[in-house]
Order: sequence, then C-alpha cells, then structure tokens
Amino acid sequence: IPKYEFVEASVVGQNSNVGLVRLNRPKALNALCDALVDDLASAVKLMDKNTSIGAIVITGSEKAFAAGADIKEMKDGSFASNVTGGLLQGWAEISKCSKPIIAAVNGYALGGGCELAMMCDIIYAGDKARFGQPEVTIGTIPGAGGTQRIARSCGKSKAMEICLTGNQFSAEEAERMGLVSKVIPADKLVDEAVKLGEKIASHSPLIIALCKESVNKAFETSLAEGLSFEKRIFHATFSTNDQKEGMQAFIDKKAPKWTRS
Ligand code: CO8
Repeated sequence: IPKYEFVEASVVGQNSNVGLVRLNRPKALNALCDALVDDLASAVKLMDKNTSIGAIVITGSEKAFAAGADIKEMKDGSFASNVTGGLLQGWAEISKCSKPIIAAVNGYALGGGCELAMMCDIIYAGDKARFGQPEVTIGTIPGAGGTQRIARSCGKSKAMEICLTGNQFSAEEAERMGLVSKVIPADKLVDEAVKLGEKIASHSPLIIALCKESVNKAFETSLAEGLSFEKRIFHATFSTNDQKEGMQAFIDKKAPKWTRS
C-alpha cells in the first residue's frame, strides 16, 4: 500500500484482512480538500482490489473524523466551475466499493464529514463524536448526500431539523436516530471497528459482496423490486462453492474454508 499525503493506509487485524484508512490532515481538522478525497478514493480502490482484505475501516483523529468540505478551497467556486471541474466526483469511489466499509467516527463529523460517514456501510461512533450538517450556516446546502441519506435512514422530521438548523448532535442522539449502530468509548473505537471488520472478513468475500449489494438495493428500489432482487441473489448463491462449503461445514461441525468462488 503506497504512502499518501493526506491519509494513512494500512492492513490490520489478527489475520491481516482489514484495511484501515486514517484521514490525516490535522491542521484543518481533516477538512476534505480535493487532494484528501483523491488519496482516500485511491486507497479505498486499492483495498477493494486487494483479495486479502475483507472489510475496510475509515477513521480520522480523536478530535475530528472530518470537519467537512474544505471551505477555503471551495469558497471561490462558481456554478460553472463546480459542474465542469467535477466537484464531488472523487466521492463516488467510496460508494462504488464492493467491500463493506465501516466509518469509525471520533470528534467532529460535520458537513461532508457526516456525509462521508453516511456513505459508508456501518457507522460506529466514539462517545464524544459530534455530527451535523452545518452547510446552511455558511450559505449552501449539503452536497454529498446529507439531505438524502439522513432522510432515508432517520425520516423526514430529523432530516429537516438537522439540515435546516445546522445544529450539531451527539453520538447518543445519532444512535437513537438509527444513524449509527453503536456508541463506543472514544479510545476503544478503532479497535472495535477493526474487530467488526474482522468478523465480516471471516465470511466468504463473494457472499459478503452479494449481501452488501442486496442491502443497498433497499435504498434504491420499491420493496417488491428489492425483495425480488434479494430472492434472485439468494437463489444465485447456490451456484457458488462457498454455499456448498458453508452448509456442508455446518453439517460436519467444522469451520468453513472459503474459496471465493
Ligand atoms: N474547511 C477548511 N478549514 C477548516 C474546516 C473546513 N471545513 N474546518 C476547520 N478548518 C480549519 C480552521 O479554519 C482552522 O484553521 P486555522 O488554524 O488555519 O484557522 C483549523 O481547521 C482548526 O479549526 P478551528 O480553529 O475552527 O477549531 P475549533 O475547535 O475552534 O472548531 C469546528 C472546530 C467546530 C469543527 C470548526 O472548525 C468548524 O465549524 N468548522 C467548519 C464546519 C463546517 O461548516 N463544515 C461544513 C463545510 S461545507 C460542506 O461540508 C459541504 C459538503 C458538500 C460536499 C463536499 C464537497 C467537496
């Protein structure tokens, strides 16, 4: 894994099967400048291709997961330069990743930082994490999914309140709203996120990719279409070696040996 300027990428876990990407731009509280997003996208893409990695954890520092898009870099943009310059294009890599991504959020996850966390598949929060979409306080609106993903995961009233006030909210509130799945003492957060990654990585990577794709369908389709998609993927798993291996290993009371096929 190469060295990057704005992220630290490594492989962790007892079986070296979890990719860890740490945003590392401390002077600007990990504000998401273009170069940082490029580094992050490149690290995630490499980890997605690396067959020894089964899950990815994205984290920041204790003070900030990410304090949003880089306001200084962004402020002189125009409608035309935003469109033709492809503002936000690099972010698509994160959502394209076929492997599960866990956001481990300590400190501030504001604006684009909150949106980055929501692009991930699972969010674990440190107990002092602060979330929010403060864009309206600086004359713009969320642009990387804030209005859409909060509405989908927490409903209209919460989405409206968060996006229209710009108010921050705590890790506990985020858990109550269903935005994050667990709150963990800040100093244990990354370890717990890596353990979660290891658990996911212990399953067949092929089946995990199909399962992630199927859950994601829930956000894109009607229930009837989603159920039909899920059923077909379920049917299709029976054409894989890993389904045969998994069910035989259960019957033989052995640990399965996944073949990724
Ligand atoms: N952009 C650029 N620099 C930042 C940002 C940011 N978002 N956040 C913090 N910094 C810088 C500060 O300017 C400061 O730099 P300097 O030392 O040179 O003055 C340094 O980081 C430390 O920050 P503070 O002194 O402000 O630290 P505090 O502990 O006092 O406050 C806060 C921490 C509350 C997080 C505060 O920094 C803050 O409010 N930051 C801005 C939060 C914000 O408004 N974020 C939303 C940005 S807009 C957005 O994300 C739109 C997303 C659209 C999609 C993405 C497009 C690419």
